Amino acid sequence: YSFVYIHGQARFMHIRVINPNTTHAMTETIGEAAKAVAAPGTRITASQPDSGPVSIESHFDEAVSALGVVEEVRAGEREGTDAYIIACFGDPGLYAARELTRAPVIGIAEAAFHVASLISTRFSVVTTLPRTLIIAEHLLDNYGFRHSCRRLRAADIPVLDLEENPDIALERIIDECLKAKREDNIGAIVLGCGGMADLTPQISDAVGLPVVEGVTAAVKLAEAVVGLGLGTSKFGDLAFPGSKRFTGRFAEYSDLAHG
Ligand code: 2AL
Repeated sequence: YSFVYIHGQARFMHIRVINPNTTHAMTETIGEAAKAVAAPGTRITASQPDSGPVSIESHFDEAVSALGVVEEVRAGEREGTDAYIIACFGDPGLYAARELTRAPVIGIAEAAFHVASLISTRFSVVTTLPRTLIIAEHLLDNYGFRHSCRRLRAADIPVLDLEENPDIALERIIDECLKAKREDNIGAIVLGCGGMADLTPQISDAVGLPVVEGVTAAVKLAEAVVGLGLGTSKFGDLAFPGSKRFTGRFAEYSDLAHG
């Protein structure tokens, strides 16, 4: 076993990988992919919200799933968690989640963009449905990666096809990646869905370009940040939310625990 050294002390690390949609099979896929790249001293827990959309493919799905992510972080805080990963390519609830914890919270889109920019000058993104392209586009702008991304592409598959029709889904994704390789003048491909977490080896073999996938990238970044003894800054805008009254069905948020 190896350990992470946190402030000179060797210890295990617990990463909670949150699938923001409620499809259990996808949570399993994401958890297995995370475990496959985790260091021997890292424990991975994969979880999903109790309530919410079975897949996230629109702004509405994102808004609803963000509350599920927040609930999973609150559950993680009760158990002691060293890092959180938000395993949906829209990074739903990322900043809200960061406000609720001192642990690092890493979205898979931002993780993939960071890693792709370290190994290539220009990359293209291959995601699921065309209507989700705008979500990834907004994130490129928000995170400052617009210039590193040559093109956003959709394989035109619903998210749940990754679980229900995996062979067809893989074929479509590979086709789109090959088009990106021919047409986009890029050094790498970023896969744009948490449900693609297990597909990296097959896709990189078939396409012959480096393929960056967000769940696996986020696990290694989380290990790095925790290993550096760093967590979400509680100075400035990511401080714990101020106390205030929440009404109606959200009344329980009136006493959010402030770590
Ligand atoms: C996603 C994702 O990663 N998981 C999900 O349900 N929807 N985003 C996407 N662009 O397909």
